[in-house]
Amino acid sequence: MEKFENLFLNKTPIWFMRQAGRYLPEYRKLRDQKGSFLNLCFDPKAAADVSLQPLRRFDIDFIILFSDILVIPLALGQKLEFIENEGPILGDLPCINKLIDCDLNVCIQTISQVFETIEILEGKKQQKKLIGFCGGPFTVMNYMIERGTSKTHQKILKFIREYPKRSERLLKVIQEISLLYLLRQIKSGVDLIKIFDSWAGILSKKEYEKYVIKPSVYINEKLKQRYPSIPRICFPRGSGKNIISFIDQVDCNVLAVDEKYPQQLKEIARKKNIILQGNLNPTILAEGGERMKRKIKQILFDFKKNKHIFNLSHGVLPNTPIVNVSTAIEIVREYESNKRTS
Ligand code: 1CP
Repeated sequence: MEKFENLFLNKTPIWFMRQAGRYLPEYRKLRDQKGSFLNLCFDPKAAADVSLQPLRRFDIDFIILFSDILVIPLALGQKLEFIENEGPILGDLPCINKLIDCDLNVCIQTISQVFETIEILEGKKQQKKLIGFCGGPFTVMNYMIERGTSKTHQKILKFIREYPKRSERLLKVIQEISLLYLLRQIKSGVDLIKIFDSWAGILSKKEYEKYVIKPSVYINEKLKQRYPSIPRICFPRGSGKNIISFIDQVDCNVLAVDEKYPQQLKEIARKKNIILQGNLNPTILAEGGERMKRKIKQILFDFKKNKHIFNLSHGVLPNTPIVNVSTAIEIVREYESNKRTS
C-alpha cells in the first residue's frame, strides 16, 4: 500500500472509465480490423495495444485492462455477442445446478487470453499502474438474467423476488468465479483491482445488503488476505444513501462515486482513510467548454480534503471530442500545481 499512497502526495491521480473506446480513431481502426468487440478483447496483443492507446495521448496515471465484465457469463458457458450500437446479447442461462458442480478454475481457463493481455501489459506499463477488474456479482447476474441491457430490470427483480434460493445459488457461483478471476489477474500482473457494480442502485435496502454488500465484503476480504498490498476499488454505482452502509462494511481502499452521494461520505472516507474516486458526468466531458471547466474545478474543490482520484461517473461517451479529454486533464494538473504553491 505504501507506494500507492505516494501517488497522492501533492497529486490528484487521473484516469477515465472507458478511456479506451470508440471516441479514439485508433481504437475504431483496430476494432474494425478485428471484426468485433469480443475478438478484440480476446486478442491479447490487440487488447494490450488498446489498453495503452489512451496513455499515448494523455497524461493519465492508470492503465485499465481492455476487456469487459461480461466475459464471466461467457466463462460460465452462456453465449455472448455484442451487437453494434445495441450492446450485449446473452444466450440461455446455464442450468444453475450444473454450474454449482462446475470446476470454476476450468471455466476461467476458457478466458485465459485476458491473462495473456495482462502479461503483455506487465512488460510495457513502465511506471503506470495497471487496473484489472470484474463486475460486481449482482451486476453480472443482472446481465445473465436479463440476457442483455435492460432499462426496467424487470426480469432480474422478478427473479430475485420469486426465486430467492436460486438467486442466492447463482450469486454464489458468480461471486466465487469473480474472486478466482481477480486472483488470476493479480497473479498475471495487475497492480490494483476494480469491481464495477453498475446496477447496485436498482435494489431495495434489504436486497442491497444481500446482493451488493455481502458479496463485496466476501471478495474484498479474500483478496486482502491473499494480496494485502493490492488496492481494491469498489464502484457500487447508483447506491445513493446505501453507500454509507457499503463504506461501513466493505473493506476497500478506494470508493468510486457517481454524482449523487451523501455529503457525510467524504468525512467517513477521511476517517477510514478510504480514497474517493469520481465523478464528472461524461455528458459534460463530451460538451466541453466553460461548463466543463467550472464543473471540474468544483469537483476538485469538493474533494479537496480527501485523497481523490479524478474520474468520471460513467464511461467516456463515443461522441466525446479528444481535445476535451486533454483539456480536462490540464485543468486538474493546473489545480494541483496551484495547490502546491499556495
Ligand atoms: O467497441 C465497442 O463499441 C464496445 C464498447 C465497449 C467498450 C469499449 C463495451 C461494450 N465495453 C467496453 C470496454 C469496457 N467495459 C471496459 C474497458 C476498460 C476501460 O474502461 O477503458 C470496462 C472496464 C468495461 C466494464 C463494463 N462493461 C461495465 C461496467 C462499467 C459501466 O459502464 O457501468 C458494464 C456495465 C459493461 C457491459 C457493457 N459492455 C459494453 C456494453 C455496450 C455494455 C452494456 C452497458 C449497458 O448495459 O448499458
